[in-house]
Amino acid sequence: MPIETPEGYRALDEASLPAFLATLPEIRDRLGGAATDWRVSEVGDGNLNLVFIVEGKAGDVCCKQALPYVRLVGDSWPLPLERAFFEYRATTIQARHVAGLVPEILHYDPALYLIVMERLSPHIIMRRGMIDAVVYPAFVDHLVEYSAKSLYFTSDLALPAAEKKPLMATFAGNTALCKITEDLIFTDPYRIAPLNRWTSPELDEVAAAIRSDGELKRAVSVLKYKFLCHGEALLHGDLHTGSIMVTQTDTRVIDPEFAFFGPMGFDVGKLIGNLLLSYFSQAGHENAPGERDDYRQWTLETIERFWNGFERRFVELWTQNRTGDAFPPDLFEAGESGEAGLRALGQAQHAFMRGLFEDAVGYAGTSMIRRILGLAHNIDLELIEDQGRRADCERRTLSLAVDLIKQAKQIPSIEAVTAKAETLQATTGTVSTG
Ligand code: SR1
Ligand code: MG
Repeated sequence: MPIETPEGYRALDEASLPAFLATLPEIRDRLGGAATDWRVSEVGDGNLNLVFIVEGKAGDVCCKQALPYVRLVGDSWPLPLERAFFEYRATTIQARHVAGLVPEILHYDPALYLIVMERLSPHIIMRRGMIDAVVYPAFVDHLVEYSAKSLYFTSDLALPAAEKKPLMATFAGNTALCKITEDLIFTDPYRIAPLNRWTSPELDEVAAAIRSDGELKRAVSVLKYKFLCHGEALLHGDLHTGSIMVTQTDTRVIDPEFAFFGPMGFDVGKLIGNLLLSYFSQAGHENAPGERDDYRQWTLETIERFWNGFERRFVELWTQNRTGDAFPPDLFEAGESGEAGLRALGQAQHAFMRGLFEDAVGYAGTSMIRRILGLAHNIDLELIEDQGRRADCERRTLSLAVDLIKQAKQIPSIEAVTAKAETLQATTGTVSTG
């Protein structure tokens, strides 16, 4: 049975897209020339949607259209088209705070569930660049700014509750995409699930050990609980290196279709987890052991600079923009409490950032495990053809991930996280998870 779609919706293709775009005066002018001369190619390599690049005589655009099902799996897994609306809304909100770090939206069509946006060129998906060991000097400062501002300014620290709650209500409708995360990240890798897969037989034992690790499953369930009910800020919801397009000087965060109000540590941790996954995958791509030592070093420094920069910037934004209903300025400064009030603010900020760090460390671990034992894998590891070498990289990744989830409260700093990664990378022989 074909999936039913709302009236007015049809999945576009390379032949039908130009006629639609020609009805939009601004887009038509931007492309220039006759619609029949526009070159269209479908370039989507993600798990869910269609993505087209359209090139005209005068310029180009990128079009992203939701399909009524999960592209990775096919029409046996229907998925609401509304995710295009959530992506459009999230990008528009983020653009208020981090305009140069997200793509410019040119048009949204609510009937076709289609976003027309600027085409990012010569940008590439960061994950692909990292597989080729390309250093991105501007990335870390840009991601610090993106994460600190997009999270701070949509939280109760910046927004009065009367503004934040209606926004939360809008994004509360993104249940289907949240459910993908709830199942694929926090549940399936820890049980026998039909869509799970891993490098077998090499990882059979470690997958079974993870499925039977009660302490680990309890810690993951706490993280899932927070994901379900801690609506702290508007999250990107899928902030990994496949959702970031880069050049040497420019960085854009794309694809916030999983956006919803959730725990801030999820965005921060997902990014850190994906950088760690790239770190461990490098051994599978080098021609000789040690060839990519410098790149590994850059990756770990990037992780440290990202967290430390994020923490500093978030606290700075908090100190300078106390416009929300949480931690009211009256209780934390001047007046009767004077110096003590300001000290109390510093203490509150310190405790808050510690909690966010612990969340991020745990979520980093869950993001790594799901890419090795769950349905959707990352090409960082998938492109390693030699199964034995891939399994070695994956074992190290899993070992750190389990440790991060179980030990999050005991890990003192981001430098302790990167030190653990370095130690594991240097370990010879079989790496265990425990
Ligand atoms: C079925 S969708 C699988 C994954 O693709 C996206 O990148 C998200 O990470 C999602 O979990
Ligand atoms: Mg995506």
